Amino acid sequence: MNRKTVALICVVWAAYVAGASSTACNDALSSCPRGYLYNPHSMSCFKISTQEKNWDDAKAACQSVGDRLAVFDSLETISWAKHMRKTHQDWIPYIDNYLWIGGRDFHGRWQWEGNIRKDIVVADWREDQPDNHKGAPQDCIGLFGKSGELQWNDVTCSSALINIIFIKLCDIFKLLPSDGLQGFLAESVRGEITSSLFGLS
Ligand SMILES: [Ca+2]
Repeated sequence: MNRKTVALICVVWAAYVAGASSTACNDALSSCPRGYLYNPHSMSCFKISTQEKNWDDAKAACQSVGDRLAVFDSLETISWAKHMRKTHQDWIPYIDNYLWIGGRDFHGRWQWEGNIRKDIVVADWREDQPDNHKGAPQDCIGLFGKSGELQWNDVTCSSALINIIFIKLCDIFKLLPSDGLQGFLAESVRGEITSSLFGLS
C-alpha cells in the first residue's frame, strides 16, 4: 500500500452532559480550542492533525496533550464529519487522505479506545469492509478519504496515516448508588477530574 497521508483528526469532545449540568462542563462547551471545529451533535470539537503516524503513535500523541483519537459513535457525527470534509477550508486539503480514528479490533471486538473501551455499535464500513485484506491483520479503523465519503476501512495499524485527533474536553461520570450507598456525579474536563458535584438520592 502506498504510504497514505494520515491525518490525525483531533476531536475535542466538549461534553456528554447527560441531562446534568455543571459549571465547569458548561464552560467547556462554550468554546473549542483554536483550530478545532465544534460538532453540535456530540458536543465535541474535532481537528485534523497532519502528522503521519501509525495508530499507536497517533493515540500516544493525542494522549500526551490530553486528547484522544476521534470517536464517531453516532450517525449524526459521521454525517457531520463528511459535511465538514466537503465544506470547511481547513479540512478540504485532506479530502483524499486516509484518516485514523479511535476504533480498533481489541481481541476480536471492534471498540472505541479509551479508559473504558466501548463497543462500536454504529458503524460506517465501506462495502466489503472490514476484510483483513490478503490475510493481513487489519485491526485499526481508517476513514477512506479518496472518493470514499470517509467510509471506514480496516487498516494495518502500523500504517503511517494522518489522523483525526479527538480531544475530550468535558465528560460527566455518573456513579450509580447501590446497597444504600449514595451515588454522585463527577466531571472531567479534558481528562482531568475537577470536582464531585452532588449526591443522588
Ligand atoms: Ca481492509
